[in-house]
Amino acid sequence: MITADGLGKAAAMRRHVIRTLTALGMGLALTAAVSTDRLPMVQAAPIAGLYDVVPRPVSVEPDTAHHHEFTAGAVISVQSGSSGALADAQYLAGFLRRSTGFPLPIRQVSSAATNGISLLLSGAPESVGRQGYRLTIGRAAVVIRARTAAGLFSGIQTLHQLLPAAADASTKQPGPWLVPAGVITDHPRYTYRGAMLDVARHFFSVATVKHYIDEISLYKINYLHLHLSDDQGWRIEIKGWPRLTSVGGATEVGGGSGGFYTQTQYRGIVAYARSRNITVVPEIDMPGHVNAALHSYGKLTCSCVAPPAYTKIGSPNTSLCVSKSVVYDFINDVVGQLAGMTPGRYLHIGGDEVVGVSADKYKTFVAKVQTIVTNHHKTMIGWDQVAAAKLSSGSVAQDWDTTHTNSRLADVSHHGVKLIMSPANHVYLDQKYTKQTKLGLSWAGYVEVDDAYGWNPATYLHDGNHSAVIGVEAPLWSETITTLHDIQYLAFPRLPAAAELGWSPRSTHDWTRFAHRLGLQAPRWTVMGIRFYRSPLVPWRS
Ligand code: TNX
Repeated sequence: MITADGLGKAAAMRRHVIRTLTALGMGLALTAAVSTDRLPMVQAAPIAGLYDVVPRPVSVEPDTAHHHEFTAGAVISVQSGSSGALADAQYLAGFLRRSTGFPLPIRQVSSAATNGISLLLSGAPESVGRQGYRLTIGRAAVVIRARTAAGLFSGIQTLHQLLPAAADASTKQPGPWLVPAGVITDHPRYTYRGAMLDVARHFFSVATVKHYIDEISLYKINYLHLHLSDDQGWRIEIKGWPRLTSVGGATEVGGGSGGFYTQTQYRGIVAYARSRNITVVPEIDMPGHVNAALHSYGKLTCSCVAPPAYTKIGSPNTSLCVSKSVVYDFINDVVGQLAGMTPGRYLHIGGDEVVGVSADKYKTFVAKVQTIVTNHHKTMIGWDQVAAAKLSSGSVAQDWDTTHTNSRLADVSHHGVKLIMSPANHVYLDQKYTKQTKLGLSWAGYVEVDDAYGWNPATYLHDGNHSAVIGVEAPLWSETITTLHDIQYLAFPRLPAAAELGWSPRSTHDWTRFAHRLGLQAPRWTVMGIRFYRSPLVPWRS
């Protein structure tokens, strides 16, 4: 089968590699693959095709006559004078040293080495922009060129996926470490490619969050939105408001003991995410979805009476008393401290599903909070309901609507407000895949992986301003999940689908080809310990 995605070329290359390996006497049991052009046929394939990458790169030019083999003497050469590029090199060396057992020394250079892997901040074409890269894989050398350290990291993650799945093992593996030769030139469709994790309904440890960061960064996700507070729990230490965590942090859905991040732990998550080219976006949901804070401090309510803890799924529909000045002191403290710990530009204020606050008061509240966020030098994001208020140019509304006809949102998108697209019936990772799925909710319908892939972020919102869309985000709400494996099961394979919508050019979107490339991810997920949903729609490679 010859397709624009190069399956035919990949098959040809695979035959070439098989011949090469046979000639090298490597004795791999690949005979089944020789007899057919169809992919995938080989269990534990020794080499990927250059197209076997998610998200699909912009331009792929395979050199089917060659491949590259990493060997024990390989050196990582990195642009001198850039701490970001050095951090990228350390990430690459980190996983490769573990699985290959090679020393992989890192050397600072100013031009490409003739062997090993070079990471350079020069010579990339202008078209790759600030987040893209060019990856050139030759017989003797691999070179990644980009204009920023972020671009280099994206190139590294492409190379990562072209390595055998065993490269992700936590112990030394035998190899061989082969990658296909050719040139990939790549840049994202959107600057914002997000994943959201709700740590409020159930709390997740720092270690779990770091695992998730590792997993999403493989798909070039560059924002992690942390939903840090909700009715059922408050998860971030705020100085001067100790009961938020001692009381509000001690609950969760189902009555468990919850948990929270100290400011030091939060900074640790931010730094770890940064080492994976991911910027954290903290969210404090307000003025609704805030029962844990009200339960901690009765003075934040109009009656001054703290409501009981809420540990069910759903909402008690309580809210901050938007006419009280202490509420704005509280918000200023929370926003100020979060802004101080968050190097990224965005701060999310929720704003969804508010009950018992009049429309006018809600609009005034959002405008005031927007000013507080701006005073702390951050850009405000809110769920799509904030579009009812007077938003500043550059503020961001996150569309989670299951319809295409949110006219208020469409309207503000023509007046400077930016959009992040998260339609619940496509990319809410907490929705069940099918009726049989045990974990998840289903209020937005069942969301199979082809639903997650089958929509266009640019045109989803009818009458919206397409150029206002800054990207795509896949939210994972946690009412029904409690462990890393639960997170993985709901996120994989839908998260990579959302990531491809955010990165790859619209012209490359094709479900059949995507499903093929997705199926090739399975061996890597297995090695990484990712427990994923084996959708029957995907031709999984064992
Ligand atoms: C809607 S989307 C919510 C969340 C729930 C989620 C469950 C949005 C802004 N609010 O509070 O957790 O549905 O799917």
